[in-house]
This record gives sequence, structure tokens and C-alpha cells, in this order.
Amino acid sequence: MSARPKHHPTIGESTHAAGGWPAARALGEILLREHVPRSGPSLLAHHNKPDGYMCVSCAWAKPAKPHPMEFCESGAKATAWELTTRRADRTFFAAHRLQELEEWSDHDLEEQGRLTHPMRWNSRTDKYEPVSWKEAFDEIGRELRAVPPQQVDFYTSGRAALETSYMYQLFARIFGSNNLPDSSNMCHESTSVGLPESIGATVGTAILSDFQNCDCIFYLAQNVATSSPRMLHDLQDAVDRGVKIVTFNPLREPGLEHFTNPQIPSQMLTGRSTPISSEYYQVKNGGDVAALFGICKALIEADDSMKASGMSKVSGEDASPDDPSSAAAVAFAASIAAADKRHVLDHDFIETHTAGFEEFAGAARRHDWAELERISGLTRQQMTQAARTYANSEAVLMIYGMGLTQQVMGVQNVQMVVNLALLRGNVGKPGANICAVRGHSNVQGQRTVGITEKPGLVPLDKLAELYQFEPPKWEGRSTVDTCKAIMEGEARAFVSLGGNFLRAVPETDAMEEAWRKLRLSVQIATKLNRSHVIHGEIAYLLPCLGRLEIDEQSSGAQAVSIESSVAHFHGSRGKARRASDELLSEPAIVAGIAKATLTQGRVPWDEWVGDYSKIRDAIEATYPETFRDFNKRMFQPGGIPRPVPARERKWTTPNQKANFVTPPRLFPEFFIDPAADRVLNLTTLRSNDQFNTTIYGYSDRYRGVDGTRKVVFMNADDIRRMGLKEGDFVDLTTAIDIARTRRVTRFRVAGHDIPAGCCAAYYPEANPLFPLAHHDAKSKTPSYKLLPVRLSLSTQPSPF
Ligand SMILES: Nc1nc2c(c(=O)[nH]1)N[C@H]1C(S)=C(S)[C@@H](COP(=O)(O)OP(=O)(O)OC[C@H]3O[C@@H](n4cnc5c(=O)[nH]c(N)nc54)[C@H](O)[C@@H]3O)O[C@H]1N2
Ligand SMILES: Nc1nc2c(c(=O)[nH]1)N[C@H]1C(S)=C(S)[C@@H](COP(=O)(O)OP(=O)(O)OC[C@H]3O[C@@H](n4cnc5c(=O)[nH]c(N)nc54)[C@H](O)[C@@H]3O)O[C@H]1N2
Ligand SMILES: [Mo]
Repeated sequence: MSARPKHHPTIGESTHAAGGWPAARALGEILLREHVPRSGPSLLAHHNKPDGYMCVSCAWAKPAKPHPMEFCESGAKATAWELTTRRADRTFFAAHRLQELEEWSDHDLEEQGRLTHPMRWNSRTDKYEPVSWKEAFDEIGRELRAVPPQQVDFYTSGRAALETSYMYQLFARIFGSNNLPDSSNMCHESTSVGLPESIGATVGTAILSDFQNCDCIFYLAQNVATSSPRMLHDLQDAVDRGVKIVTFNPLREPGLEHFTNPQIPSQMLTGRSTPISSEYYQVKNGGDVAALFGICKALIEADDSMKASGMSKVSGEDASPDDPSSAAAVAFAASIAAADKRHVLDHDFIETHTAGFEEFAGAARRHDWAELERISGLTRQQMTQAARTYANSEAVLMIYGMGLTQQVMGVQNVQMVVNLALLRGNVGKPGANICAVRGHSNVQGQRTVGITEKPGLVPLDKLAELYQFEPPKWEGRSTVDTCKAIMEGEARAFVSLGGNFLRAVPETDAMEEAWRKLRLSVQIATKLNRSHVIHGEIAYLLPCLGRLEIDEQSSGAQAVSIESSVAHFHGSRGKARRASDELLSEPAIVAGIAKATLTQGRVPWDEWVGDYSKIRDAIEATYPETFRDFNKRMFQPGGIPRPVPARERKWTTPNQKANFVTPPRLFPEFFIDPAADRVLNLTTLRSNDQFNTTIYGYSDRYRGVDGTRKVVFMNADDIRRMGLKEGDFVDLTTAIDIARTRRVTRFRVAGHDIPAGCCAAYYPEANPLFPLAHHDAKSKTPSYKLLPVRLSLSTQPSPF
């Protein structure tokens, strides 16, 4: 496990199973590597437990009956990274000018450890220097008041708790701004926009028990072993019950192939593993709409020919026996049809619950198999086989992640998943639901309590009544709009509740230049990152407590709460000693800034900071149905389920139906530059040694990489065709929107099992390639999983 880049990195074979001894070993190494105090390991006993703390890594569900160790390698890394004894304290900042720190890597900046003291940048010395909290709040308040509210942006990364998030959006709104961009805009926004149109839900409908009630899982575009490893337990249990898992991913991800459960001694001793996917389809990146259309086409045409041959038992329909459909078509249809029911589509469900079926079915019939094959990279037989498995299952759970949402056609990807589900009534019954696997540990919850740029999603009247102010009604900026506003000089001040905006967004190079023109940048953070080192004219770095730490306020130790990927709320109590006596909690910092800034609104900020249960009362008063008896129930095992009407087949869409939404095309229309023979479609990935822009180390055990992150994974045929060989250094240049050159240099060519025409590189190293305008039109989610890039042998000298 390499913590540093190596001169001679190794790129070898991918592993084929996740978990097992390598994961267990990695755990031990992590605690050592991160200089975790002796109390660290015992702390993990409270990880994701009903009376413990909720993991700061991913948002996966917290079961009512947790395993003895309800954590994974990724969660342990995130915990260790926060508990580290390393400190980026006054001495560190006194020793380094920011110009110098600009040359440091993401890893090296965060590796300095926890921030300990509020800091203000001194333009004369080019250093962050200590200030008192009072001075900080006073100046920030003064500066914010001097800027029109439309020119201030309040960013949130999805980690802050429900309590902090509620306070933060309230502060922004009383200040007069709906500019609340958040990490979700780069993440599951295509879900938040796609699902409401389709089924009237803003979040996935799945709950944990669906894993026990399904007989098939369609698993798309999510890397379980790295991004939500605890879900492997749920998948393994499902496989043990005979559930079929049908996977769509351009890469063969180990966790989706096999899993050796570190919590099952017999598996650890014998090295045995559970095969996860029963069918694995290596769709081309960007090929999911075509693949899903192919599956739907196979189902719809099978249904057509059964109806035509009189085989269908569909009620009320007169099937004509002398239909021209051939015997072959009928035989094929019969092979897809569920053996016992002899019908492929759930016509009763479609009739009762949905709208738009005819248009969708028409489009599916019209698509040409050759075209579907070319774009998806799958054969007709493969799509038909997936359709057969689907039709022979009674309850199918649809699970998906970033590979679908972060695309030019992200919303349509999500809606195609729903279309497939609707064909057989696979929404809103036990085992059959939509599971959007969320990223940050409270990203979903932040939306639930009002972090959104869209005023229509917030009960503004309620806020106005509770706090006596006039909320702004205009549509605020989401992340790409904020980037644009920063580039155009429209945004003057940026307040960041966590995150690393500059590294996470597209168009990194131009953004860095523009960022320096901000009048004010305020960063509330636990660790140092590039968004702090590059800064505005006036810059503050405000260190906060993390969720793992004991948070003492005037009424005693406080708890906070979060919402998981399956829409359950959970309480969380910090257990670790605070990293520094100077730290304030996130609610205290938000309140401090709010009090120093606002001249209107009646909010009991101090009372709230003294006792967070009062913030929860306020959340309940704002959203009485969602948060009923919030304080009383927040520690109940399994969490508080949030009402999601689509789970009960109540469709809160304008037409009160679940809607088939027909994508107008199969693939985005790009204008690609002339050197198209050297162009591949790039997707960006996470390694198993990072959490977003937090780089723990330089190894990606599952993909066989150690000692570097500047890698481009390619198909062997493409390597040969381009006259390259493994280990060569190449430059990647964006092949669309070529008026501006966007390039990253010296990426090492690595042969990988990935479809021809596609390549993959790590996020955030590849972010300078992404044009700001390259996003889904409706959700504005950047297309991080699909970008045409041109490859050329690097002419850059080696840095060594
Ligand atoms: N350890 C760890 N855990 C994390 C994170 C982390 O960085 N590290 N990040 C957290 C966050 S914020 C998020 S949003 C989630 C992200 O978790 P994921 O949703 O797993 O996101 P990625 O790792 O970016 O990759 C998604 C998967 O999509 C596949 N893929 C790429 N392009 C396509 C495509 O066009 N079609 C299909 N079908 N598949 C495609 C990739 O091969 C990859 O396996 O994880 C969260 N958990
Ligand atoms: N190319 C490409 N780009 C992507 C993606 C991709 O797949 N490909 N994924 C996108 C996705 S899904 C996401 S979610 C975004 C992530 O974007 P962000 O959420 O903005 O980034 P993170 O890397 O999660 O933020 C890390 C920083 O958060 C701070 N932090 C950590 N814990 C705390 C805490 O408890 N409180 C506070 N106040 N601060 C804390 C630390 O200072 C740390 O440096 O990136 C997006 N960008
Ligand atoms: Mo995310």
C-alpha cells in the first residue's frame, strides 16, 4: 500500500475478489499509517452502531442489527484520516507560504493532519496566520454585508449533519441568497431531477429489506468494493438465497465479481469467495441508454409476438392466432417469458399505474439492433439474455451509481432504469425498488433540510413564518452555475461548508485563475486542501470538529443526525477527543458567521448551539411529517424511515402516474475534432485509496496499481492500434469544445479489461479536461463519466 508516488510504480493484474485478507491487512496498515492514537481501534466498535457514531465515509444503510464490526476498509480509512494525531497547526502555517503550498499534491496537503486554529491569510507574508474567532466572524460579517446577496455562494459538501445543514441554508436565505450549490450537484443530481418526473420521488425508493425480498438485482455503474463496501454483505446474503445479480459496468470491478467476507472466518481461512454477479455485461461507457433500450426492446417484442400468437394471457385482449409472427419469434418470446405466467410485461401494472407506455414501446420497437449493439458494446444475445433473466424474476431491485448520473444523458440514464422497472411493476413492492447509492454520508439529508438552489423545493412560507423574514424567491446557482459566475466575476464571495470545490469541479485550470479574483473566500474544514491554498483577496480558514469527536456545548455533549442512502435518519454521537481546543463545532461556526452578518430574521442561534435538540425541534417544525418525533426516535435501531410515497405506489407526479420517459436519442451528439482515430471516451474513477479529493495513498489494490495515480486504463487493441505500448506516457486532450485547449500530461498507459473505444483515469487528476458546459442539460451534473479525449505520446519531459 503506497503512501507516496513511486519513481517506478507497478501496474499489474486486477484482483478478482474484494475483501479477504488484503482488506483486513489494509485495515491494520491504515491505523499505523495515519498515526491513530491507541484508542482508535476500540472506537471502531461504535462505528455505525445505533448508539455510536455514523461513519464519515459513505452513506450506505445502517442495519438495525449491525454486525459486530459494522465497518469496512474504506470506513476505517476515513475514520483514521480524521483521528490522526498529525496537526496542521500554527507552526506549520508559519513555515509555509501559500505560493509554496500550491506546488503540493492533494495527498501531501491533507496529510499534514487536522487544522487546529482559525486562520486569516496575510497578503504581505503570503501565509495563513492565527486570528481569534471573534475577529474572524466580525470581518466575514462585515464583508458579506458589503456584497449583494446574489453575488455570494454558499457551498456544502455532503458531510455536514442535518442540524448544521438546516442552519446553513437558513442563514443563506435570511441573508438573501438561494445560491446553495452543493456536492450533490456533481453527484446524484440526475437522480434528483430524473426520479421526480418518472415516479414523483426525489430519492431512491429502496430500503434494506428489499435485499431480502428480491430475486434479482440489476447492478449498474457503481463500484461497491470501494464506494460502499458494507453493501457487499447485503449482496452476499442475497446471492446465498439464490438471487441473480446482473451487472453493467465497462470495467470488471472485483467487488462485483467475488467477495471474501472478512467477517466469515471460514471464508477467510479457506480463501473461498462468493461469486457476486451471475451475469456481467461490459457496456461501453455512455452506452447504458442503448443497453437498457435493447433489454426493453427484447421484452416488448417478445410480448408483442406472444400477443400475436395468442400465447399471452393478457386480460381483455384478443390475440389473433394467425398473426404473421414467425414460429422462431414465438419460440424466442417463450424463452424470455416467465415460465409460469407466460407474459413478459406486467400489463395490469402498466395499465393501472403508468403513462407513456405506448410512446416508449414504439421507440423501443423502432430502434435497430445493430445501432443498439454499436453504442452499447453489447451483443443482441447479451441484451436478450439480460431480458430473459429479468422476465423470469418476480421482484427486481435496481441499484445504480455515478456511472449513470454523471453523464451528458444522466437524467435519461436514470429514467431508463425506471422504464425497465415499470415494464414489470418493479417499483413499490417488496424487493422491487430503485436504489440510488449515495456518496457522502449525509448528502441526501442535506437536501431534505433545505440545501438546494431551487426555492420551489423548500417550504419558504414556513421558514418566513417561523423566523420572520422574507425569503428570496429567485432560482439560485447550482455548482456549474457557480463556477460560471466565478469565471465571469459575478460571484464575489464564496463560503464553503466542507469540501474541496476547486478540485471537485470541471475546468480546473480556468477555475483556479478565476478563484483568485474572489473578494472573500471562507472555508470551514477539518483538513487542508487546494481550495484553501488558492484563495480570494480576503481569505479565512476555519477549522471545525469532525463527526467522530465529542461535541461539548453548554447543555452537555451533543449528538447530530444524518440520512442514509435508503432514506433513514440516524443519530450519531461523537466518541473521540477533540483534535484541538481551539476548534468550534460546525453549528457554532455557522451561528457565529450568521450572527455577525444578519440584520434581520428571528433565530435563536445561541440557544441552538447550546442544545442541538432545539435545532431538531426546528427541523421538525419545518417538516412535521418527515421528522415526526425526531428527537425521540433518532437513536432507534435501523433509523427513522423517511416517508417516500412511491414506495407505496403513490405517484406524486403532476399526472399522478408513474411515467415512462422516452429518451429522444441513444447517445449524446458530440462534435469531435478531426483526429478521431486517436479519440477514446474517457470515464473518471475513484481508487480504493481515496475518498473523493482526499487521497489516502497511491495504490488501487483492486485494479493492480501501486505508486501512481496518473494512469490511463486502455483496451489492449486500442493500445496497439495507436502504436502505443504499456508504460508509455501519453497526454490527454479534450476532443470536444476545442476552441480552448484542455490537456493533462504524462499519464501512464495501462492495459485493462475495458471495452475498445473507452478509457478511464482517476478523479481529480483528470478534471482539467472537463469543459464546464459538458453536463446534463436538465440536472447540470458534469459528464465525468463520458468525455471524448485525444491521446498522444507525451512530449513533456519527465519530472524526475
Ligand atoms: N472509498 C470511497 N468511498 C466513496 C467515495 C470515495 O471516493 N472513496 N466517494 C463517495 C461519493 S461522494 C460517491 S458519489 C460514491 C461514488 O461511488 P460510485 O458510484 O461507485 O462512483 P465511481 O467510483 O466514480 O464509479 C462508478 C462506477 O461506474 C463505472 N462506470 C463508469 N462509466 C460508466 C458508464 O458509462 N456506464 C456504466 N454502467 N458504468 C460506468 C465505473 O467503472 C465504476 O465502477 O462513493 C462514495 N464512497
Ligand atoms: N472527474 C470527476 N470529478 C468528480 C467526481 C467524479 O466522479 N469524477 N465526483 C463528484 C462527486 S460524486 C462529488 S460528491 C464531489 C466531491 O466534492 P467535495 O465534497 O467538495 O470534495 P471532498 O473531496 O469530499 O472534500 C474533502 C474536504 O472536505 C473537508 N472535510 C472533511 N470532513 C469534514 C467535516 O466533517 N467538516 C468540514 N467542514 N469539512 C470536512 C476536508 O477539508 C477535505 O479536504 O466531486 C465530484 N467531482
Ligand atoms: Mo458524490
